[in-house]
Amino acid sequence: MKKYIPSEIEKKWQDFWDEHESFVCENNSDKEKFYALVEFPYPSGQGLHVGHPRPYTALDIVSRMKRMQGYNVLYPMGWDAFGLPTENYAIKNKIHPAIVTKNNIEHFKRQLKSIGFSFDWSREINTTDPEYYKWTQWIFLQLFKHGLAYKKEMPINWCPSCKVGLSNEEVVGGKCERCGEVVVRRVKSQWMLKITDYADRLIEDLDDLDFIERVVTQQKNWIGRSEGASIKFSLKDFDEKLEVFTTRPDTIYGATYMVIAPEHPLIKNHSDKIENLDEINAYKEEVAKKSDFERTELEKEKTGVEIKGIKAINPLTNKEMPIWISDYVLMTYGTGAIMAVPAHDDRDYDFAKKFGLEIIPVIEGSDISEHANTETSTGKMINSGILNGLEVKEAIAKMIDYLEENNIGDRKVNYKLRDWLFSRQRYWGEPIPIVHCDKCGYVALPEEELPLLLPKVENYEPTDSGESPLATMTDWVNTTCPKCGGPAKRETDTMPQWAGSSWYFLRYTDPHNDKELASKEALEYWTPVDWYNGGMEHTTLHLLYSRFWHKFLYDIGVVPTKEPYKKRTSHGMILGNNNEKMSKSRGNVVNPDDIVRDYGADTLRCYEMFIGDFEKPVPWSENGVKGCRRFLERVWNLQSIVVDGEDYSEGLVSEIHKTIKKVTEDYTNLKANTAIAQLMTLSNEFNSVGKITKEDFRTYLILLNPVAPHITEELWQICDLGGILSEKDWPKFNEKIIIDDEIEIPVQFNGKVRYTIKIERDASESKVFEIVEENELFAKNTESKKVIKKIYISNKIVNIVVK
Ligand code: ANZ
Ligand code: ZN
Repeated sequence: MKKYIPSEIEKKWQDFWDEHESFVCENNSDKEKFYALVEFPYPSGQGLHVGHPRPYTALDIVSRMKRMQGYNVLYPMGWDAFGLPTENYAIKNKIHPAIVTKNNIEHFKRQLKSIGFSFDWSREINTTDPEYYKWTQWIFLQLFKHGLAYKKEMPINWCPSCKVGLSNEEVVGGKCERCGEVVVRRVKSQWMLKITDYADRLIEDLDDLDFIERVVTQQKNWIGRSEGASIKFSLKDFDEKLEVFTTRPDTIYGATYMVIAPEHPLIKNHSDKIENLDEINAYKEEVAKKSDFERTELEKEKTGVEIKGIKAINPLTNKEMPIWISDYVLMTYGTGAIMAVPAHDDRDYDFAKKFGLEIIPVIEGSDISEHANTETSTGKMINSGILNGLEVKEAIAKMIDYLEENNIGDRKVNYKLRDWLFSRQRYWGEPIPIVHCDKCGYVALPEEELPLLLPKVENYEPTDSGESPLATMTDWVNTTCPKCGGPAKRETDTMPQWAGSSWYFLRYTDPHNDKELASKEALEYWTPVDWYNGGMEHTTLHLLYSRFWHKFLYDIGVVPTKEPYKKRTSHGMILGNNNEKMSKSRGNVVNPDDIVRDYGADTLRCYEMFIGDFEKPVPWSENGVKGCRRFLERVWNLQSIVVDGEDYSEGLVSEIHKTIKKVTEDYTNLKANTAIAQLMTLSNEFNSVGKITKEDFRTYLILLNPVAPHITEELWQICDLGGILSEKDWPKFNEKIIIDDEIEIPVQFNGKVRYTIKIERDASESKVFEIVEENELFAKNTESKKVIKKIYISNKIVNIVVK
């Protein structure tokens, strides 16, 4: 028997699969389709780390199994290659980003190939390829033509270090998601996409999808739908209203003052009436320095200034209310103004306490001496005029009716979701196919002119002025207006990195189509994606954006389904061996190349799965890798006990059926770790029996193949099991044989049955007593007694004699 040397067999099988196009799938097939998708990587300069193969292996296992179960499987891979890190690297090293990208892709591809994933490489895509981004630009034009892309002057999140505007989703805790720099505000004219038009559908349609719970919850919270009312408060002595948004119109009798955001237009529009304008302006200046995140932190000490000279009137109590400005009210939510109900809202309470404002409880049973009573979703209304005695729910309904009847307010739904900031002042992105003409405004480029190529520039460093490097290319910028033929200028902002990934799963279905983004037939056959696995960090970014684009494409008749993905799962992160996140700066990054070189790709794949529960973060351990390698060596050695025979190996019928069942179900449920454990157990059983029939070995190798595709193909060949393993059918199990396998045994103490245990038929005596003694009733029945005798009648009964 030859030794197990992975480097001698893995490359061989990878080449075999390539040559035989083993995983290339057809668009025309009578088979049922299965579309498995993993998030395509950003080809960074660092190459893959061992976190990448975790999700790729999990769905590779599903894909390989599904093929053997007779499905036509699409499992594609590509490159999400526009974006900042490449551009920053290119600037630093003075290499064009296109060259950096090409090199990085080569590196990544070699790495992925060395792990033996069953990707259909004939469908490889690259978001920076003009043949690809032509269609990204085309989709943008459709959005523009349907009024869903618009330009707006607005304050944006600006990262002073990356010199780029960021979307809300890219700001984490007030800092740039990429570089950690504190984000500041800057006013710029920006392209925006109206994702808010889809807010309700993005929530409602989640109900029909098989997404894991935490993804559903995060998307719902992010969209943040709140039902309530807008209420117009009169201002004393002049004819203007101050409109607020509230989710609690029932508490209006407890509204004792108003607060507006420091940026609220009331201040500018009525500065002549304001007596303490200097004080107000000084406060505004202070606030401008803070991020939204800092402003709305609950814990922080409240600040604010009363606007002297303007008062509001409570429309229910007719009492005068002071108006304050404070940074805890944001201009970007609701109307930028609130009615403050200090008795039932924490922030209002703290504010009222600090500035000595009136606090009136309006819901029964509130002790508000220490803090606001915010547990008010139920209870009876008090101090509340027409609402007195009503339950909160009834009171909300009644107040909204009252407001509408009296023209004071309206039923209103508000969303936390903002429109998507879609322009970037950077070079390495898709050019936005729009020109600006002084006469015609923003004009779409004719579709025949796509792709609008990213021009070669001398210098792609960002500018502090906030313009993209494209702005300096006057030859390119100056053009003619497609509408009137007059002089016009091209848009010089580019698209964000999220553009290309918002529709890439569609392109895989028909990646070389130069007439459409994909043919109707291809989309009809392959979409929706049956199973999409990806990182939790993309839940409110890529996953939400791509659902939005897909819904839009559905609305304009380009795609046949209203949702892109049927099922979404997510993996836990792989941590360094010290339980910290792997990162270059911590020096704890494990490179899969090293594992493949020292242990083999099959060991890497096996360990990626065996490492722990797929959904949980887990630390990497070299010892764990070694354990998986030893397992594969034991599998390798099984070849020496293979005997001719198409029958089952002695005494293992039931164990084999049980294994088929468990492995099939576990792979389907992302539990490859316990499937592998079962396969380890079965290989031990073969060894203790001392032989294994060819038929059983076939079954065994097929079951292990999705995890360890190289060694299993090789053993199949060595043992002459007939043909090529990956072309065989997935084994089926017989439920009857398995059920018979587990039996229930009564346990007697001095002849009286005290409990029963479940064991496998024909379990060894020592195993039986082990289970008997594990039971807590064993301890109870032997307490302060001595066990005299233990009797086991095989598969029938246990009797314990105690004294
Ligand atoms: C009166 C009230 C009484 C409120 C009460 C709450 C509790 P969600 O659920 O997140 O939508 N609010 C409205 N606009 C705001 C803004 N621009 N900045 C800060 N806070 C704002 O929150 C809606 C509630 O948040 C609104 O309902 C309003 O306070 C506040 F017992 O109005 B409420
Ligand atoms: Zn024009």
